[in-house]
Amino acid sequence: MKKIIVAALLSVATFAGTELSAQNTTVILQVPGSCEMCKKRIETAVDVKGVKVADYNLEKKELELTYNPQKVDLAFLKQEILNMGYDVDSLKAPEEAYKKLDHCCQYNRNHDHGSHD
Ligand SMILES: [Cu+2]
Repeated sequence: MKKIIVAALLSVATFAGTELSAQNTTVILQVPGSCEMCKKRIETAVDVKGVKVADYNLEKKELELTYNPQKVDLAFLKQEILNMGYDVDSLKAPEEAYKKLDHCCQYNRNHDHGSHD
């Protein structure tokens, strides 16, 4: 009797596993965080329905995202990060959101140079 239950559980797990890999997409996004707080903020920003894994690598400044494209749109996820004040790939976060970041988290922005006497 026990064996049958184990076999049944195993087949369910296998089925769920294949279903997961068939539906999910993994992308790497460039996000300029500077500390543990940034990491937490960035990961929290994309902690929404349809996202399976959000892992920010502080050294590489990369966010690894595994999500289900049928449940959530990548453009939406990028927007969530932008709203938090962080640039994503070549997209720039709104100035207002950026300014709300803690001072230590205000990473250097590329378009900030110039007009300094
Ligand atoms: Cu920070």
